[in-house]
Amino acid sequence: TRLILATRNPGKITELHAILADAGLSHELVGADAYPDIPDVKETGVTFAENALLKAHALAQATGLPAVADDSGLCVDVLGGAPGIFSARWSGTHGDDTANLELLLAQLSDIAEEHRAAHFACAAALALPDGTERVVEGRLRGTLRHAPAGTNGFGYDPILQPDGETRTCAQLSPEEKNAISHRGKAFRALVPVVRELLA
Ligand code: ITT
Repeated sequence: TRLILATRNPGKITELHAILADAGLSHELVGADAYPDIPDVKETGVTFAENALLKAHALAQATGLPAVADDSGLCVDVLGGAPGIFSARWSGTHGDDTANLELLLAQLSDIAEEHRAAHFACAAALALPDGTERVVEGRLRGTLRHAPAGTNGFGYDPILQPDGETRTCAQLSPEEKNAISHRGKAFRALVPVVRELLA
């Protein structure tokens, strides 16, 4: 079966492909890039799961293929879960990782070590053209540093130090991060769902 993944990020396609292959599943994965005429959906949901489902349904309807979509972000305890679904545009400019991270660090500058708990969250949704849907979630818990460290990864990786680690996510190799990350966990949780719905 062909599966379409609602992202233009080749890293996500590679990661899901490896996870499905490890599980003995041989679905052909195509990125949304293969269908350039499909308009981007508005992420109007208020949770990661709602946004992932919105994206997956839109893509399944437009292509007639089973579609996988994910939505993710950083949730800071002391900020009541913010930036959350607004993580990619926290500073006002969508996708400006540096500005987003700098603003968050400034907002937390007076917050002491013991109150800097946060987690990355990822919801991964599978939607079929007939409207069937499933959504799963994964989290990576940690503490926010006062200054960025490391150059791997993207987004808030340089400031999140996973629980039990001495390094930030940006100091982990991609393999080390995938093994513990919110997205890795969500994608691995999707394996039995793919097995169930797309035997
Ligand atoms: P899509 O086109 O796939 O939607 P996006 O950047 O808008 O890409 P993501 O779901 O990839 O949406 O991530 C949302 C934001 O959350 C992202 O811009 C980062 O700021 C943050 N984020 C999510 N996962 C992260 C991770 O693994 N490491 C660091 N930051 C992450």
